[in-house]
Amino acid sequence: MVRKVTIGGAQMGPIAPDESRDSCVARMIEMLREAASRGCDLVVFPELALTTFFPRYYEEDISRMDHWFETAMPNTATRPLFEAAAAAGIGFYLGYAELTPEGRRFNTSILVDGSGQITGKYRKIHLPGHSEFEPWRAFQHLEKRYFEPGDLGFGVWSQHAGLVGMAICNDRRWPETYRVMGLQGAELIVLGYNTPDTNTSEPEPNHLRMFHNHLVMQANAYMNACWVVGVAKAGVEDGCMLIGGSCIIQPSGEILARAATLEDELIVAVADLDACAAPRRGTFNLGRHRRVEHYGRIVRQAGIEIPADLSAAE
Ligand code: ING
Repeated sequence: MVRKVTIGGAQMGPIAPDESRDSCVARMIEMLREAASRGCDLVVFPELALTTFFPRYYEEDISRMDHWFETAMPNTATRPLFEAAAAAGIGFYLGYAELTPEGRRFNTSILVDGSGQITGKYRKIHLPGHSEFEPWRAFQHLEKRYFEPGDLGFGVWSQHAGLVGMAICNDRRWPETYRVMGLQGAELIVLGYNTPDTNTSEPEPNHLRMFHNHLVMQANAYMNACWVVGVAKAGVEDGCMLIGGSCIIQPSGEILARAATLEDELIVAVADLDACAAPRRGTFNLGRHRRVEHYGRIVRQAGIEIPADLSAAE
């Protein structure tokens, strides 16, 4: 059986701080309609696709940020999106801020199938930025303040006749993200991102933002012989420029489709999931080539530990 999935990357332009969820959902439904007309089976929306990137704002009392979070999914604002997708028989990935009944806060994504059922949930594990107000920064990046690290691990789900994994934004910069899903057979990894175009930690040549964005997704698609789809929230949000560059990457590591604008823009490519098979028989036959007896540090250590005999020699 041929396993080809027509994938739509639904990049979104800026979401203003005062833009309603209804407006965001209407924009997403518009792209869903275009996706249906272009034969898409699956549409990938960005990270935190229902609101502006609110971790750029500092709030002493984080409960005053609750209005940026969803307490149910689907809910009144998002149900029209679920219904439009189900009517078109299109599955989708959606990123949003999750506030659980127990009061826990996560940067979350869901995978929804063509009948509008949620098949999978992921909570962002790698949270970048900082947790306290840092006045020297042009703008804040307070994901460590407003979200907990995800507690669901990196999972894969069966959808569109393949194995689909999810990640969110900063996760894409860490090889462990892809490898843990690759070791579960993930053939397609989908993720959304909000990436400011300036590094507020230290001066960095601006072109590196886009270079690193594609480098990490291309390299890890290749190293795990899987498709990777990265979809941006882009453009100037409340004075902060977010990079675009949404893309659909094949297991060879080559970019098959890429966004050209910083606006709402649908990119489309046909993903042959069986393209993962050849590299998995050869170069990236993980079981045949990996030597896990030498990889212990990767799970024992979070940070760098210089071997005692070397640090003594310093
Ligand atoms: N944003 C950025 C990202 O990882 C970042 C934060 C940018 C970290 C550049 C390091 C370098 O793309 C989110 N939301 O994770």
